[in-house]
Amino acid sequence: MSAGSIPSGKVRDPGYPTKSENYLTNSKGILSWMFTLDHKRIGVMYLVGVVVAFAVAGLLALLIRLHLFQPDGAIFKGSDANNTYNQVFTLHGAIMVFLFIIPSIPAALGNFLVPVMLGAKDVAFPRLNLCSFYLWVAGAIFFVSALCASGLDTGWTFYTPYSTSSNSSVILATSGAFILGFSSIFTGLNFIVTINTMRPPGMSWFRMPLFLWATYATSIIQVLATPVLGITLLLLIAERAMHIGIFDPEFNGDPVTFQHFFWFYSHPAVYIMILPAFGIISDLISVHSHKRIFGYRFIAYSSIAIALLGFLVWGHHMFTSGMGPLTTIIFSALTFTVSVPSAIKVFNWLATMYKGSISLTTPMCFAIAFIFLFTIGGLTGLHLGTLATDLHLHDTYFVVAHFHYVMVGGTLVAFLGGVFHWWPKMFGKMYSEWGGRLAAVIIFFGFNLTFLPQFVLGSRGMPRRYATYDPEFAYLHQMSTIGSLLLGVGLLVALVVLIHSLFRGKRAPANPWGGATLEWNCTSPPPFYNFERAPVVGDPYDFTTIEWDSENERYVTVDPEREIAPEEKPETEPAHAQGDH
Ligand code: HEM
Ligand SMILES: [Cu+2]
Repeated sequence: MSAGSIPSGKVRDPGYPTKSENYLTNSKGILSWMFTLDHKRIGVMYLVGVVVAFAVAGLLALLIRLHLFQPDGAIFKGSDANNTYNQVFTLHGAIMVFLFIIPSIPAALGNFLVPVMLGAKDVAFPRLNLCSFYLWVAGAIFFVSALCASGLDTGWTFYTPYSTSSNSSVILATSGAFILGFSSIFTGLNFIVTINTMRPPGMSWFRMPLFLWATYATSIIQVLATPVLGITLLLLIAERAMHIGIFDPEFNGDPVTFQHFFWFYSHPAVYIMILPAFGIISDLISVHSHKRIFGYRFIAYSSIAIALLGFLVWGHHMFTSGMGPLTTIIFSALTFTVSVPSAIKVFNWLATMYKGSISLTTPMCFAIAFIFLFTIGGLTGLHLGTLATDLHLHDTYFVVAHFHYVMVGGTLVAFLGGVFHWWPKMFGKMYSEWGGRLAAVIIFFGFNLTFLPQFVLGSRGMPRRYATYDPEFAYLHQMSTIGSLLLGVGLLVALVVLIHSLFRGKRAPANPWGGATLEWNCTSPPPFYNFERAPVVGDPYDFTTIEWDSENERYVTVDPEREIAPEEKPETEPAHAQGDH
């Protein structure tokens, strides 16, 4: 890769889309969005939806943290204070899991990216795709109505027997989660068929971008595991409504059976949440290190291994449920095996960065933060997968810190990295690089200040889901609360930087970062038809033909052999790519 001006006759650059081509402006009016079958528009609608869901659940999280600033509770007062607290953390968790994190990367970014990464015009089933979006909206409406009715106080896990007797809106909320399950299944189904049947000539499985491998593995779990959650919630609704005697001992049911059913889905579900993040990080690390990914096949296989092994470990959530010693040993051993394919990924990302020419762009800042935070999240999972330590740490703040390191430090940070990476492609605008990096730094420190103290709280015995606590824990909780405010500021800065770019950002070139996957071969934003003809499929991690064109401040693909026909020459309008080179 060399810098400097390139003879224009040898570059391949699609230039800029016209207004009538641009997928954002080719058809006008709200109805053109509401009834769109364009995967890109559906992706954007999901992006707006999950960001709103995150904002709501994020505000609930801040309420939790502010309340815990004082040992006897700073926010919720009076006789109903504890019940209000139960409602707030339950809705925080349930909205974050079902409405934000599960659809965040697959449905928002995946919907936009999968067809363009394949050089295809759309997903296999565009109508099913739009239907999955409206199922998400319907699920959200059920959750909002539960919130407005008598709330929800069972914890996001809906454990019986409390959830069969609680006065809160369990049936509304579980119906919402049931509907959301179908949105997730349809998304997964669409991606499996699209990746199986719509790869362009020359794109064999091992020439696919790793984001597609991760999306494929995630889709397998979405299709196989989500129906288990569906039937579990239906049985819970039946137990509440008709006392059929399956989960509630009062009706000869068994609450531990509920836990098995629930976690048989919810543990694989954590891989629906983290696998797509792995896919983003593999692409970001390679592109922003301008170096071929290390151990492509190992990373691809490890995604599938995680998806399959993830079905065998759900029992580690139930070590204190009275399970027999042999069962706990088997689940503990299997839990350790899952850490191997995850560790392979972390090792390969670091090996990719080693001797790479790293551009410390905003997406790369998030990718590096991800590796640090996810590693802490992953390693603390081993403490909880070990029977001896889990008996002490179960249901304490150590567990809360662990899954937030994986879900926030991992998935949310990767989601942000992906949004900043593909934002120029999605909206055709560059954002302020220093603003983006600033957001990444504040988020990194705010996050660690929020959740690191919680590991200490948990190891010293602070139980989760308590609205008040022993004063000895006060200074750790106060650090955590201050951290969550800082984290909130960082997230706000990220939002402002992105929205500002829509109004004031410079026009984005087709390939602002020097990526070699197909989405960088179409214009920014893409035309509604994505590609006029099937694009030339190359090696997704071969950067030898990608050159920095300093004259126009953009990356271009240089075809060493072929002369470019005059009509393929791009518009010579100057590119506006930012970032350090
Ligand atoms: C962004 C900042 C966030 C903060 C400050 C935060 C804070 C918290 C706190 C303090 C609790 C514990 C409440 C308790 O046990 O008493 C909690 C619970 C939880 N959080 Fe978060 N959280 C955040 C983001 C997320 C995200 C992105 C997810 C996505 C999966 C998530 C999922 C959960 C879940 C599932 C629970 C358990 C709720 C329950 O016990 O039923 N949180 N959160
Ligand atoms: Cu688990």
